[in-house]
Amino acid sequence: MNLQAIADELYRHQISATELEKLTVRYDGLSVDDAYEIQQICMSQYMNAGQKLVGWKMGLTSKAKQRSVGVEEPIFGHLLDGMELYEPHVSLTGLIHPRVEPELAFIFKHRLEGDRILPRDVWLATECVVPAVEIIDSRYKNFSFTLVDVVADNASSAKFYLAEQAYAPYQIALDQVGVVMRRNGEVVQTGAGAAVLGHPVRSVVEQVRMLSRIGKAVEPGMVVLTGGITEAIYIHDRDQISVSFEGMGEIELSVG
Ligand code: 0L1
Ligand code: MG
Repeated sequence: MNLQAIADELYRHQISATELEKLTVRYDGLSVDDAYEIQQICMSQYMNAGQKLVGWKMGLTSKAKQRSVGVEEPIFGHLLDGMELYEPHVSLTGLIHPRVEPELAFIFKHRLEGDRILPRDVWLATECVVPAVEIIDSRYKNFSFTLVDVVADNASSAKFYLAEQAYAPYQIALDQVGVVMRRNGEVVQTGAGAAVLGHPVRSVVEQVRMLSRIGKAVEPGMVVLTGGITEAIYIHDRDQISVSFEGMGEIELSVG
């Protein structure tokens, strides 16, 4: 299988924000390892064009999200500097059918690597924890994919925003942080940090373990998005999305 050619095709759709048919209906026998290789090739193309790797994202870390897309295991993707929103405003230009989800982000002061990582290693390496929102946008028609498709498409990543206030990692029981997401004032999703693999720290553990399989690590200064605390909701022009994180403030995101 020519993974480079498949990645070239997917990359063209990513940069032009145009939909494509699932890879798995056209390329028989693509494996999950092939999909991570395609993801890596696509991201290298962004980096060759000047973008910088700033972290990693875990996806499908909650049962609700796994059920909603019919995929039963967590996945990961790359975070590039071009994905980060400097203001809590997202333009729909360059997006196909975006959705937003609330997350908790970890920011690191020390390197984390290897497959024998424990939560305590994560706490020792963490500088702070920050409320975040991720805007996901599958490049596949109808936001429909298999595990292999979504891994190749960098776990649907598009944009992310980190709140301005950071928190000491030990101060707050992250599994107990209640989250309420509103669209134009109406409550549309609620959840708690425990939705993320029981505790968001476990998502970082899993991230580091998955990275170790491909010889990569979480580097100092990097961000890890731990995964959606609720299901993602579609966003539309002029929507006002507000997400309150109990004890950790609020993100007000405007769309348009
Ligand atoms: O961040 C996520 O959980 C997204 C993972 C990919 C699945 C999706 O696009 O919903
Ligand atoms: Mg996410």
